[in-house]
Amino acid sequence: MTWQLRTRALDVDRPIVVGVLNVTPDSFSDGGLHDTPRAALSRAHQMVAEGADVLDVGGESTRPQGARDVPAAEERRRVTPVIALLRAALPHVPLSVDTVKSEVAEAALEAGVEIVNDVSGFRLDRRMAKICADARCGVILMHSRGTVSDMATFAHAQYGEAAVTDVLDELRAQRDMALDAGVAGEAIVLDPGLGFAKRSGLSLELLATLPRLAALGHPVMIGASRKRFIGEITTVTEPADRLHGTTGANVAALDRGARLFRVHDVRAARHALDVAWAVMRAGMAT
Ligand code: HH2
Repeated sequence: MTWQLRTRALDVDRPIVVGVLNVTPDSFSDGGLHDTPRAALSRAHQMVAEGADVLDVGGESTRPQGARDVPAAEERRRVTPVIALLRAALPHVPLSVDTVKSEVAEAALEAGVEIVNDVSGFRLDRRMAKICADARCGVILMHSRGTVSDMATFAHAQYGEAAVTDVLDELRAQRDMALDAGVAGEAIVLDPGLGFAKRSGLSLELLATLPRLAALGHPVMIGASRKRFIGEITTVTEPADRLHGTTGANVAALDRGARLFRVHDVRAARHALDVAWAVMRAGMAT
């Protein structure tokens, strides 16, 4: 399977590691670490050297402890210089922008991103679908509920008897809306949105049932990296110390059909996923 991006196609019949580059002062695990263009560039070089296939640049946090709405102009100011710098320094690496705002997506596309990663799955800004359709860029549609300031909380975490089915139905509706707006099916990646309006039990169920999501016919991405459900299982309170738990989630997800992995710790993900993939392929050959 290939994923159609703005100027190229990416082979997703192997694990794709997407390195997180948060140029925010307040992200839940790495806020303030890479929020100058120089620091971001140096981190980007490091992630590519460690095996990242794609870099995802974000200028607005959705962290559970009171994420603040960032005005579009401020978010644009944070991400566009970094994207332009990365485009020039690492032209072979596809870049993605993590935003729910069409104004930011437009500026990021102009600065050189190949992919728009919308954690609201095009729910929060109706112009988003048209802008992505016109740009013919890759899109990541993630499941969530609520607004940026409460989507990572439990404010909207009430589901019916079949919660996984509810999530899949909602995500399918967002996908259909993107298709109706003219986004190509081959440009779409779907993400269950682990931890977004979901208690840990539901995040685990979604991981366990990933083949149902993959059956919608698009490559599947997961963002388990350092998240709360991993902290709960491992009793690790510090997000940056949740690496080994993250590895467990990634490998389990790979085995269930996920092919794209949004991570903070690139080297560990690259090694673990490549080894797990080699085992899976050896199994297919016999
Ligand atoms: N998770 C976060 C942000 N963006 N995008 C996708 N597609 N999937 C995810 O699971 C996902 C995402 C939250 O993590 P992070 O960027 O590290 O934190 P913050 O939102 O605080 O910046």
